[in-house]
Amino acid sequence: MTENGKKRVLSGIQPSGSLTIGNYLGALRQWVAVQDDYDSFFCVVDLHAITVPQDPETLRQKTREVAALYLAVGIDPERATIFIQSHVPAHSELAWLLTCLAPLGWLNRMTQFKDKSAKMKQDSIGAGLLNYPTLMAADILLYQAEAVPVGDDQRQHLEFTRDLAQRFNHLYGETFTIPEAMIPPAGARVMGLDEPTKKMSKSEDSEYHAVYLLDPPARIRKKIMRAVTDSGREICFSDDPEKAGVNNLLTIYQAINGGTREEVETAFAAARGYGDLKKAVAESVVGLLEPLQERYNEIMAEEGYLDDILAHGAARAAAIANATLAEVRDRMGLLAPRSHS
Ligand code: AQP
Repeated sequence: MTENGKKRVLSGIQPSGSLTIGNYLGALRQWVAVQDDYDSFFCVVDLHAITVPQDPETLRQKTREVAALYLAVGIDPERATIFIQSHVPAHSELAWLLTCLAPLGWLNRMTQFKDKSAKMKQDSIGAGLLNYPTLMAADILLYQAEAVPVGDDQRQHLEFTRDLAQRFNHLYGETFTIPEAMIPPAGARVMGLDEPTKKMSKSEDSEYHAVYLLDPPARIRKKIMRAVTDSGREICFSDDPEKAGVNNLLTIYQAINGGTREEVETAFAAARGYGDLKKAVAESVVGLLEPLQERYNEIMAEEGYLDDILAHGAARAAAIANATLAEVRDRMGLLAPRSHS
C-alpha cells in the first residue's frame, strides 16, 4: 500500500518495433482502466529491447513513439507516472543484484528465451536475453508493485518474479512485495493474422502478421481481410487449431465490442461467410484506432510536451526506486557510499 492508500501497479512495453493491437488489448487497455484505482507506473522498457539487436536510431525513435502511444491511448500523466526505463539507473543496478541470486535453471526454463534464442545463431545470443526475466523482476520489485497488468505471454515471467522475490525475502528478510499478474478476460492473447496459432508480436517481419496501432485505415482493412481462416463457414469460438483464425477474429471483435461469447456468436448468426466477419472486425479496429491516432499526432506535434512528461516521470520513479535499492544494497551487505565533504 502506498502513501495515498492505493495499491501500486507497474508495467512496461519494449520499444522493439511498432505496437500492435495485441499490445493494446493485452496490456495498454488495462493500464488505462486501472490508473484511477492504483498508484500507476508505466515505463518504456528500452533496456529489455536491447536484449536482441536494435538499430540505435530506430530504437531512439521507437522509444518516443511508444511513450507517446501511452498518452494517446488515454494514460493520464497527472494520474500515472510515465517514464523510460533506462532513465532510472536503479533498474540496471537491482537487475545485477538479482542476477546474482537468480538460479540458472530457472532462467533456462523460460519459454520466451527458448523461443527467441531458437531463432538466433547460437553465438549471437546475448546473455541479456537469458537474463531478461531478472531485469523484469527488478522493474516490478523496485516499486513494490502489488499488481502487474500484462498479457498472457508474460505469466511465466511474473511467476519467476514472485519466486525470486520470495527467495530474496527468505535469504535477507522481508523486503519485496510479492506481485500478482493481472491478465484481461478477453484479448489476453491475440494471435498473428497470417499464422493464427502464433502470438501476434511487434517484432515479426511479415507484412500481414499484425495490425499496428499507427496503421492507416486502408492498411488495417487490407490486413484483416487477408487474415488466414479455414475452408469452413461456421463462425464460432473454438479451441480447434484448424479454426484458430476465426477464433482469433472473434476474440479481437469481442475484446473491442464486449459481450459474452454467445452474444458475439449470435451477432454473426446471419453472416454470409467469413468475409462478413472480417469486415465487422476491420471496422471495429478502425473505429478503435482512428481517435487514438489523432491524439498521437497532436502529442507529437506539441514541442517539448512528451519530453517534459518523461523527465517528470523519471524523477518521480527514481525517488521510489532509489529508496528500495538502498534497502536492498544494505540487506545484501554492500557498504553505503558516503558523500565527499
Ligand atoms: N499478442 C498479444 N496478445 C495480448 N497481449 C500481448 N502482449 C504482447 N503481445 C500480445 C502484451 O503486451 C505487453 C508488451 O510486452 P513486451 O513488449 O515487453 O514484450 P512481448 O510480450 O514479447 O511483446 P511482443 O509484441 O511480442 O514484443 P516482441 O516482438 O519484441 O517480443 C505485455 O504485457 C504482453 O503480455
